Amino acid sequence: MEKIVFRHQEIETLPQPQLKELQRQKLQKAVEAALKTPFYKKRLNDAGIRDARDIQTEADFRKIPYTTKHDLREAFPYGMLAADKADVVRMHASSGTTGIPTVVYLTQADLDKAAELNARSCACTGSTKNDVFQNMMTYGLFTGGLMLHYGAERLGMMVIPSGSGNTKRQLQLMKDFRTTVVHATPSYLLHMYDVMKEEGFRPEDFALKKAYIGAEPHSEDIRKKIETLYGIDAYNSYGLSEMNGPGLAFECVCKNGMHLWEDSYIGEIIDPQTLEPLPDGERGELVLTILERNGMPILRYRTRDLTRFIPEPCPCGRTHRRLERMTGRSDDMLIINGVNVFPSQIEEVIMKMPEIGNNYLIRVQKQGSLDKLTVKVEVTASLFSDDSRDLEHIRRRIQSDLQAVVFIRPAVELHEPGALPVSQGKAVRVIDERKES
Ligand code: DLL
Repeated sequence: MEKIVFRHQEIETLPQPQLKELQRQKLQKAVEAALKTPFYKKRLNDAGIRDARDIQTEADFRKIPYTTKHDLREAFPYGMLAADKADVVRMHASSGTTGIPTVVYLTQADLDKAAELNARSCACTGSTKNDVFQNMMTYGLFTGGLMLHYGAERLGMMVIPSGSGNTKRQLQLMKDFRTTVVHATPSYLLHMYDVMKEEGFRPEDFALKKAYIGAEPHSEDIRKKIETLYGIDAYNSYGLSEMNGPGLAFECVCKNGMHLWEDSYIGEIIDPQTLEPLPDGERGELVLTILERNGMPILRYRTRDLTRFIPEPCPCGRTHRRLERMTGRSDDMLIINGVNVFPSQIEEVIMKMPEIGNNYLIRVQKQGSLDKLTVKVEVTASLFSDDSRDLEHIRRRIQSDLQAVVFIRPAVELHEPGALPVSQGKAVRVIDERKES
């Protein structure tokens, strides 16, 4: 095990009662900021909350209604902006359940805070300014690239902002600059290993020690596989765009659950059916409140991710509670090579096309280490008897329309009417054949 290093020992080891008090104080400010937004003003007033001082106890906190992805979409684009627009220095976005993205806004202070939490996350895995950090996550609207980039720089690591893809170049960069830490989705690292072998790289070409893996669900077996293949330590990192992406919950050198940074977030576990909070240790849906984001506060956000708090204290000495590896989601969101895709987005695109019949099927498979998305659609009978060039033309149009909405290019198959299976009861629209191995 790596040496235990703190970035800010006092905060990281603050006893739980003091952490709770700190959260209470910061929550008042978050509610105050939220009340400045049209969305929360109405939402909180409707729940009888008119002033931040109304929220004193845990029972008061629980009166705050949950916020959902649907709410963020309804408030698009600026309904949840709490700061003066002139003070916003950054936005990030991720796909929503329909074509409308969910957007977050950060002021300079918010960005500094997020960078600091990312620096803390890197430090708690034992990384230091002597490390060379290659960031293989996508840069852009996605939080995965830029947020950890800022944190790694803040810690003083040398950052190689390689971004995602172009695997041969990634390997060459890793070799030339003696990269010690990489940040990527687990599926990408497995894919990269195959390319590494194909291209004839040898283990001694690299100086890799660690990988930060996240943005998509993966099992303990996948972590172990990555560790064994590369001979490194792999650390799980969890986050979501709505909560600033990575730097929210990160594994320490003990590699047994991710510390949720409780000086900046309030985490709750609820029963996704009854919506009642569950006691520590029970598995349910994670609900998060971000305590320090002036640009855009979000209170009691339903992440849809299923997990639990590990009640036992962590041997590293940090008091911030650990979240267990995510075991699934309480909605139907698919994560395909790290990209979030809702079946409803796909349905919306294909149902707009008059040439397409009523039946369609979404299939997700593993192709090598990566995920493959195939959308099968039935087209109208007349089309099938027409020129096959028309069919190809439609197939490509469906493909590019889908890509514009879900950000990845699916394979599209056209089928004759009646060719796709029809289920007796609830339609089965998604077949996810990915197996964890
Ligand atoms: O995936 C942020 C991120 C980037 C996290 C880089 C870690 C590393 P979104 O695109 O908004 O943000 O997707 C968030 O991805 O609600 C989970 O369902 C899933 N997810 C993220 N990290 C993990 C993980 C980023 N470590 C959604 N394990 C979340 C399982 C994860 N699922």
